[in-house]
Amino acid sequence: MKTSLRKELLDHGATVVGFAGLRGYLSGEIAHLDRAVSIGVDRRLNEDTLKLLVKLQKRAARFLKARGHRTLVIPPDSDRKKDTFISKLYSLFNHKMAATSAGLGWIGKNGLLISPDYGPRLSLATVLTDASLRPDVPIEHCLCGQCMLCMEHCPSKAITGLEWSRSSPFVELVRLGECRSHKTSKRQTAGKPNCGLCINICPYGRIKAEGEKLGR
Ligand code: B12
Ligand code: SF4
Ligand code: SF4
Repeated sequence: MKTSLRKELLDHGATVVGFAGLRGYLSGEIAHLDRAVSIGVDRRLNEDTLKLLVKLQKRAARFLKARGHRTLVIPPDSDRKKDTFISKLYSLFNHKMAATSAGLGWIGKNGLLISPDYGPRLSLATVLTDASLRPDVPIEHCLCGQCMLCMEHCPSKAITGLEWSRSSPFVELVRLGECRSHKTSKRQTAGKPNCGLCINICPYGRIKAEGEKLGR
């Protein structure tokens, strides 16, 4: 089932797809849905990207439901679903947790999921399910090494330089207040303040993007 679901999503625009086991990490209301399909697309988070992610989520949910499984789709823009059931869950459930647990990458010093191939440029969405999909191998530690580029270039000095690990996942990587207030002074993308310098500067994302530009 994993192979055909992965293929279906990759065929319809996903860049990466992984499967996570989240037993013990979910709140009571959703604890029975302890497997996750983590979907990443190599695109900036804008309206078109959100539409693509939602389409991919619906496709995954249809696939699993047709085989008798329950699903819960966590929207990629959960912060905009104010006062809904989902908006109350997003602090308990976040896409990066599913992505590291599915082995798609680690959390970098910039607080974002870093994929070895696509760097921090993946936009993420998740479908939770009770289907017994065998989890992929999680990534346990930050693999940024000595690099500090995002910290050095962040215009609001929001990045602390601390390192993420699965056993200590909530250390303060980014001072969110500083990041947020810098972003409100920037051009908006469809109603959302924007910056994203910590995405552009990361060597992991750039190696792939520059290779593609050069036709490698
Ligand atoms: C609120 C929000 C913001 C807020 C606050 C960010 C925050 N980290 O809380 C603000 C407005 C500041 C923001 C900014 C940005 N955001 Co934002 N944001 C969200 C949103 C809606 C919720 C995040 C949240 O509150 N999570 C709760 C906290 C507790 O978790 P977290 O910090 O996100 O992640 C921690 C856990 O995942 C944990 N973890 C990781 N693996 C594991 C495994 C286990 C077992 C456990 C227990 C924990 C764990 O480690 C992480 C770091 O501490 C998510 C969508 C979502 N639902 O996930 C997007 C999201 C995180 N944002 C995203 C993006 C792209 C951005 C910006 C780049 C936007 C921009 N262009 O400026 C900036 C980047 C700033 C930065 N360097 O972090 C992407 C990240 C993609 C990626 N590759 O990582 C997301 C996932 C949206 C998406 N659908 O793709 N964002
Ligand atoms: S989005 Fe901009 S302000 Fe926020 S952490 Fe990244 S570089 Fe810093
Ligand atoms: S710029 Fe360097 S330190 Fe920052 S997330 Fe990327 S690899 Fe890690």
